[in-house]
Amino acid sequence: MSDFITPPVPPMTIHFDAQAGTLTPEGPVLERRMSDLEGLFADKGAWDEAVANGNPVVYSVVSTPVPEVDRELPQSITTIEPGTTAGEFWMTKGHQHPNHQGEIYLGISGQGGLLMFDGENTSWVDMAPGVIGYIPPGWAHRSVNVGSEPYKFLAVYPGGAGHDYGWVLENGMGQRVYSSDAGHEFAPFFAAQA
Ligand code: PAN
Ligand code: ZN
Repeated sequence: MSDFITPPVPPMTIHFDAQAGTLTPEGPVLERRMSDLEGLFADKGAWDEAVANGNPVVYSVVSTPVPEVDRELPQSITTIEPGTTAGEFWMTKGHQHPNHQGEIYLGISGQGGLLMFDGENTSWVDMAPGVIGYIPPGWAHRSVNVGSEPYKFLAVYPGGAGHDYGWVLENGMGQRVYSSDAGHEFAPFFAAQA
C-alpha cells in the first residue's frame, strides 16, 4: 500500500436505511439555502424574494465518513425539498467533475430527475425509487425535485472527481425544468434575469 498518497480508510459497514433515507455512520452534512443558489434560477427577482422571505433550505447532503480523496469511493444522500421559484422546480446547483469521472445515482424516495449536459447535448433521467441514473464522464449534472414530497437519492462517486460549480454558472445546463399541468416541462436554458 506504499503508493497511496493518503492511506485508505479501513473497511467498514455502512447501514443504508432506504425508508428513513439515512446512512450510518454519518460523515459531513451540507445544507444549501436559497441564498447559496445565486445566479441559478431564471427569475432573479423571485430568487431575491425567496432569500428575503425566510431563505429556505433547498437541499441537504449527508455523507458517510469515506473521504473525498483520490481512489476512495465516497457516498452521500441528497434530499431536495419540494418547491418552485417562479415556476422553476427546486434543484441542486449542479457541477462538472473537472477530472471527468463517472458517477451513479440511486433514487430512494420522491420523484425527481437527473439533468445532464455535456456542453452541447442535454439528457434527462426520470428518477424514482429503485432507478439508477448513470452519469458518464464529461457530463455536468443537476438534480431536480419534480414532485410534491422531498426527493432523495444516493450518490456514489470517485473521491478524486472534484466539483466544478463555475462550469455550470458559465455554461448553464442546456435546459430548465418548470412545473406544468402535466407535471413538469422543459424550457431552453437562458441565463438568470433580474
Ligand atoms: C452529488 C451532489 C449533490 C449536491 O453528491 O454533490 O447531489 O449537488 P451539488 O454538488 O451540485 O450542489 C454529486 O453529484 N457528487 O459528485
Ligand atoms: Zn457529481
